[in-house]
Amino acid sequence: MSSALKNLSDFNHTTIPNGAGMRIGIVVAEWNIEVTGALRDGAIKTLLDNGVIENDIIVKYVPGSFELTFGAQLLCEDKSIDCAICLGCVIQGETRHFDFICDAVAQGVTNVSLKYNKPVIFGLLTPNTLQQAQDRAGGKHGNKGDEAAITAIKMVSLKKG
Ligand code: DLZ
Repeated sequence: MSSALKNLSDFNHTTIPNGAGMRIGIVVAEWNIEVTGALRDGAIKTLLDNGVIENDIIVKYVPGSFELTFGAQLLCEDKSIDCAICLGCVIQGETRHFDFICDAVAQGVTNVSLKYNKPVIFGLLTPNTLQQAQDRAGGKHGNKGDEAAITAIKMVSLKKG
Protein backbone atom coordinates (compact mmCIF):
# COMPACT_ATOMS: atom_id res chain seq x y z
CA MET A 1 0.00 0.00 0.00
CA SER A 2 1.38 3.40 -0.91
CA SER A 3 0.65 4.93 2.52
CA ALA A 4 3.04 2.41 4.10
CA LEU A 5 5.81 4.50 2.51
CA LYS A 6 4.43 7.78 3.87
CA ASN A 7 3.39 8.90 7.32
CA LEU A 8 -0.13 10.25 6.85
CA SER A 9 0.42 12.81 9.61
CA ASP A 10 3.70 14.26 8.29
CA PHE A 11 3.10 17.71 6.72
CA ASN A 12 6.54 19.21 7.24
CA HIS A 13 7.13 19.38 3.50
CA THR A 14 4.09 21.55 2.82
CA THR A 15 2.72 25.01 3.65
CA ILE A 16 -0.60 24.85 5.48
CA PRO A 17 -2.96 27.85 5.26
CA ASN A 18 -4.57 29.15 8.46
CA GLY A 19 -8.01 27.63 8.96
CA ALA A 20 -9.46 30.55 10.93
CA GLY A 21 -12.94 31.41 9.64
CA MET A 22 -13.37 28.08 7.85
CA ARG A 23 -16.42 25.99 8.74
CA ILE A 24 -15.83 22.27 8.24
CA GLY A 25 -18.33 19.40 8.39
CA ILE A 26 -17.17 15.88 9.23
CA VAL A 27 -19.28 12.81 8.51
CA VAL A 28 -18.17 9.64 10.31
CA ALA A 29 -19.20 6.06 9.52
CA GLU A 30 -20.14 4.00 12.59
CA TRP A 31 -18.92 0.73 11.05
CA ASN A 32 -15.46 -0.05 12.50
CA ILE A 33 -16.00 2.83 14.95
CA GLU A 34 -12.80 2.02 16.84
CA VAL A 35 -11.00 3.03 13.65
CA THR A 36 -13.31 5.80 12.39
CA GLY A 37 -13.47 7.37 15.86
CA ALA A 38 -9.67 7.64 15.80
CA LEU A 39 -9.84 9.20 12.31
CA ARG A 40 -12.41 11.69 13.63
CA ASP A 41 -10.30 12.58 16.66
CA GLY A 42 -7.23 13.08 14.48
CA ALA A 43 -9.15 15.27 12.04
CA ILE A 44 -10.63 17.45 14.79
CA LYS A 45 -7.27 17.92 16.54
CA THR A 46 -5.56 18.81 13.25
CA LEU A 47 -8.29 21.32 12.35
CA LEU A 48 -7.98 22.95 15.79
CA ASP A 49 -4.16 22.95 15.59
CA ASN A 50 -4.43 24.81 12.28
CA GLY A 51 -6.76 27.60 13.32
CA VAL A 52 -10.29 26.25 12.84
CA ILE A 53 -12.37 27.04 15.94
CA GLU A 54 -14.38 24.38 17.77
CA ASN A 55 -17.77 25.94 16.94
CA ASP A 56 -16.90 25.71 13.25
CA ILE A 57 -16.43 21.93 13.31
CA ILE A 58 -19.71 20.06 12.76
CA VAL A 59 -19.64 16.28 13.26
CA LYS A 60 -22.40 13.96 11.98
CA TYR A 61 -22.65 10.15 12.00
CA VAL A 62 -23.95 7.67 9.44
CA PRO A 63 -24.35 3.88 9.86
CA GLY A 64 -21.71 2.77 7.35
CA SER A 65 -19.33 4.05 4.71
CA PHE A 66 -21.93 3.54 1.98
CA GLU A 67 -23.96 6.34 3.61
CA LEU A 68 -21.04 8.79 3.80
CA THR A 69 -21.92 10.60 0.61
CA PHE A 70 -25.51 11.25 1.63
CA GLY A 71 -24.18 12.62 4.91
CA ALA A 72 -21.77 14.81 2.97
CA GLN A 73 -24.64 16.04 0.80
CA LEU A 74 -26.63 17.10 3.88
CA LEU A 75 -23.61 19.00 5.17
CA CYS A 76 -22.95 20.66 1.81
CA GLU A 77 -26.59 21.80 1.56
CA ASP A 78 -25.85 24.02 4.56
CA LYS A 79 -24.60 27.24 2.97
CA SER A 80 -22.49 28.09 6.02
CA ILE A 81 -20.33 24.96 5.63
CA ASP A 82 -17.24 25.29 3.41
CA CYS A 83 -16.24 21.65 3.12
CA ALA A 84 -17.24 18.11 4.12
CA ILE A 85 -14.78 15.44 5.25
CA CYS A 86 -15.91 11.81 4.85
CA LEU A 87 -14.32 9.35 7.30
CA GLY A 88 -14.85 5.61 6.99
CA CYS A 89 -13.12 2.27 7.03
CA VAL A 90 -14.00 -0.64 4.75
CA ILE A 91 -12.01 -3.79 5.45
CA GLN A 92 -11.53 -6.20 2.59
CA GLY A 93 -13.73 -9.24 3.15
CA GLU A 94 -14.47 -12.42 1.31
CA THR A 95 -17.31 -10.95 -0.74
CA ARG A 96 -17.54 -8.17 -3.31
CA HIS A 97 -19.20 -5.85 -0.76
CA PHE A 98 -15.85 -4.09 -0.37
CA ASP A 99 -15.65 -3.13 -4.05
CA PHE A 100 -19.25 -1.91 -4.23
CA ILE A 101 -18.87 0.29 -1.14
CA CYS A 102 -15.47 1.74 -2.10
CA ASP A 103 -16.55 2.48 -5.67
CA ALA A 104 -19.81 4.08 -4.48
CA VAL A 105 -18.05 6.32 -1.97
CA ALA A 106 -15.37 7.41 -4.43
CA GLN A 107 -17.96 8.27 -7.08
CA GLY A 108 -20.35 9.80 -4.54
CA VAL A 109 -17.70 12.08 -3.05
CA THR A 110 -16.84 13.36 -6.51
CA ASN A 111 -20.51 13.89 -7.41
CA VAL A 112 -21.38 15.80 -4.22
CA SER A 113 -18.28 17.96 -4.50
CA LEU A 114 -19.05 18.98 -8.07
CA LYS A 115 -22.81 19.40 -7.40
CA TYR A 116 -22.24 21.83 -4.51
CA ASN A 117 -18.96 23.33 -5.76
CA LYS A 118 -17.40 22.57 -2.38
CA PRO A 119 -14.49 20.32 -1.48
CA VAL A 120 -15.57 16.90 -0.21
CA ILE A 121 -12.63 14.98 1.21
CA PHE A 122 -12.17 11.23 0.68
CA GLY A 123 -11.06 9.99 4.11
CA LEU A 124 -11.88 6.34 3.50
CA LEU A 125 -9.47 3.64 4.65
CA THR A 126 -9.60 0.55 2.43
CA PRO A 127 -7.22 -1.91 4.14
CA ASN A 128 -6.95 -5.67 3.90
CA THR A 129 -6.88 -6.12 7.67
CA LEU A 130 -7.94 -4.38 10.88
CA GLN A 131 -4.25 -4.03 11.80
CA GLN A 132 -3.55 -2.10 8.58
CA ALA A 133 -6.49 0.16 9.44
CA GLN A 134 -5.19 0.78 12.97
CA ASP A 135 -1.73 1.54 11.55
CA ARG A 136 -3.36 4.39 9.59
CA ALA A 137 -5.70 5.64 12.31
CA GLY A 138 -3.15 6.95 14.79
CA GLY A 139 -0.70 4.05 14.46
CA LYS A 140 2.69 3.59 12.83
CA HIS A 141 1.66 5.15 9.52
CA GLY A 142 0.04 8.21 11.14
CA ASN A 143 -3.62 9.13 10.89
CA LYS A 144 -5.63 9.53 7.68
CA GLY A 145 -7.96 11.82 9.64
CA ASP A 146 -5.06 14.29 9.99
CA GLU A 147 -4.41 14.07 6.25
CA ALA A 148 -8.09 14.65 5.49
CA ALA A 149 -8.18 17.73 7.74
CA ILE A 150 -5.12 19.29 6.08
CA THR A 151 -6.59 18.54 2.65
CA ALA A 152 -9.84 20.22 3.71
CA ILE A 153 -8.05 23.39 4.85
CA LYS A 154 -5.97 23.53 1.68
CA MET A 155 -8.97 23.05 -0.57
CA VAL A 156 -11.10 25.65 1.22
CA SER A 157 -8.19 28.07 0.96
CA LEU A 158 -7.86 27.28 -2.74
CA LYS A 159 -11.53 28.03 -3.30
CA LYS A 160 -11.54 31.22 -1.22
CA GLY A 161 -8.47 32.36 -3.20
C1 DLZ B 1 -22.42 -4.08 5.13
C2 DLZ B 1 -21.05 -3.52 5.40
C3 DLZ B 1 -19.93 -4.36 5.35
C4 DLZ B 1 -19.99 -5.82 5.02
N1 DLZ B 1 -18.71 -3.90 5.64
C5 DLZ B 1 -18.56 -2.58 5.95
C6 DLZ B 1 -17.28 -2.06 6.25
O1 DLZ B 1 -16.24 -2.75 6.29
N2 DLZ B 1 -17.19 -0.72 6.52
C7 DLZ B 1 -18.28 0.12 6.50
O2 DLZ B 1 -18.12 1.32 6.73
N3 DLZ B 1 -19.51 -0.37 6.24
C8 DLZ B 1 -19.68 -1.68 5.98
N4 DLZ B 1 -20.92 -2.19 5.71
C9 DLZ B 1 -22.09 -1.29 5.85
C10 DLZ B 1 -22.39 -0.46 4.59
O3 DLZ B 1 -21.49 0.61 4.46
C11 DLZ B 1 -23.83 0.12 4.69
O4 DLZ B 1 -23.98 0.81 5.91
C12 DLZ B 1 -24.90 -0.95 4.58
O5 DLZ B 1 -24.72 -1.72 3.41
C13 DLZ B 1 -26.33 -0.31 4.56
O6 DLZ B 1 -26.48 0.52 3.41
